[in-house]
Amino acid sequence: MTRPTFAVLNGPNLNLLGTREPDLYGAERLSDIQQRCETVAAELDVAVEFFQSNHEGALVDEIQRRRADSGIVLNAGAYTHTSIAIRDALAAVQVPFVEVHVSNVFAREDFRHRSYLSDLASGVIVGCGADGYEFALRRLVVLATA
Ligand code: CA2
Repeated sequence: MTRPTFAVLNGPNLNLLGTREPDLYGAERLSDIQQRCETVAAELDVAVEFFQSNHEGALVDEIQRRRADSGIVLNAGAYTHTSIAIRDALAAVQVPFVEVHVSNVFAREDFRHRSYLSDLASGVIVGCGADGYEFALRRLVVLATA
């Protein structure tokens, strides 16, 4: 039997993680987060695939490509607060997803308090730094195997 596959999708500027603004976003790079998720996936005997883009349409395309996956960990970055297109793609594919934010968006500017995605999400994890990705992946595996 093929192992269930989970996607970890990252939006704009998250390719810069660990290179600037460590007080806000921590010291870990996206490649470190990928490695951590791969370790968790191996432990739980599932497959994990990574994707990052700075472009809204590319993220929509990737979400559509993920329609047969068992779950999506999604940090849509600033598109979280603006993108009806990403919301519509998530609603269309109906794959369970957990929304992740490295920083505590509720301790930041008001415009970061609104998410176009949260009410569709299975869960939302904010302000836990890079750990949030690991928590989200573990949660999605639990949901997929329940
Ligand atoms: O806290 C998060 O994970 C965010 O999704 C990050 C987005 C921000 O627009 C959201 O409101 C919250 C920004 C990502 C920017 O990432 C950088 C990382 C290092 C240096 C500069 C930007």
